[in-house]
Amino acid sequence: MVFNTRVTRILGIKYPIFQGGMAWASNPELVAAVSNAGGLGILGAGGLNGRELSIQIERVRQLTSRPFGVNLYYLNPNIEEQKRVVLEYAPPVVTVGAGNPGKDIPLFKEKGIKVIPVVATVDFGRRMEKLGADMLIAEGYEAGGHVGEITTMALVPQLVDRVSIPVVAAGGIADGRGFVAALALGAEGVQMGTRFLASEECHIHQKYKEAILKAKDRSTIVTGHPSGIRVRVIKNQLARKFVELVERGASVEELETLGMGALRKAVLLGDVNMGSLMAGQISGLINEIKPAAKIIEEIIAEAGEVILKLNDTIVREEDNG
Ligand code: TUI
Repeated sequence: MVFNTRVTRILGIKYPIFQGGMAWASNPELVAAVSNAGGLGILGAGGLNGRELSIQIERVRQLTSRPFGVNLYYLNPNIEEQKRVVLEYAPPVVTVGAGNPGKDIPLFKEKGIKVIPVVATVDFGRRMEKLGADMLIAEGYEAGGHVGEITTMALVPQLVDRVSIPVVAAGGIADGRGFVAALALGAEGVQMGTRFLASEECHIHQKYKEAILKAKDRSTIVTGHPSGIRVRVIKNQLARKFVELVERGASVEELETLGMGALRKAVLLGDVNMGSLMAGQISGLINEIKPAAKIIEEIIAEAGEVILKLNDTIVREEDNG
């Protein structure tokens, strides 16, 4: 089965499936496995200094000759040096989260880098299109990590109707059904984070992966100050502490100090009590750790079956009994 969209054509990839660039979690082996399987693997620059990022980019290049990306998180303290490394090493794609890459877009494009901002609202997506973005990732409230307020189901069709560049749907997608649903909403690709955390190539701590496998539909919660950064995580002791502090009227600073380093604790140490187990609402659907290539192959195969089923048994021109 072939899924040919503007996303696959612009990026020169086989399947319109991105692996979200996750801070501390998108290691070069995972990125290369996804790209080698025909999707787009994306390094997460968050947490890395410039030198570490350049080493990781070089490592990806050793492992794959296919297109890949780097995700820049604009609230990162190292963002300036990360941007310099991206401009120097010119990966095929850069995705940009949590901020306005406005004046940087032409700099990336001059180097032949495709620029794909992650957006959580229609207005911001429109601004990014005007500034020259090549496509957009529309990330809904179901997603793990730093989230906006609008669900993927509501955001994607509203954004698609208001921009002319391609839109990739993110948040709440982990299988072929979600992939087809995203295409039905007008997206031309999907990005998945949580599904790839539970992959063989992802190097996060085994206990973090097990927390995703154990999770059910109600296992995640959005934590943080109502007017600060809000992050979806799997409920644990740290998440409960956040809720308690917010109820007691803690400041944005107090909460961000508590949160700082907590993701690293989850990824490297497997601290499932006081680590930040960022994961999306779709965690409950994920019950098995698989190789990244198998995740992609199964989604494409399932998507084909879903479309056939829709055509054969549900959607009819007329009902002949
Ligand atoms: O970036 C993400 N998700 C993330 S980053 C991350 S690392 C982290 N570590 C500690 C604390 C917090 C985060 C974990 N998950 N997704 C992309 C994303 N971008 N989500 C939301 C946005 C966003 C938010 C505001 C994009 C633009 C924006 O405002 C721009 C503007 O000017 O309106």
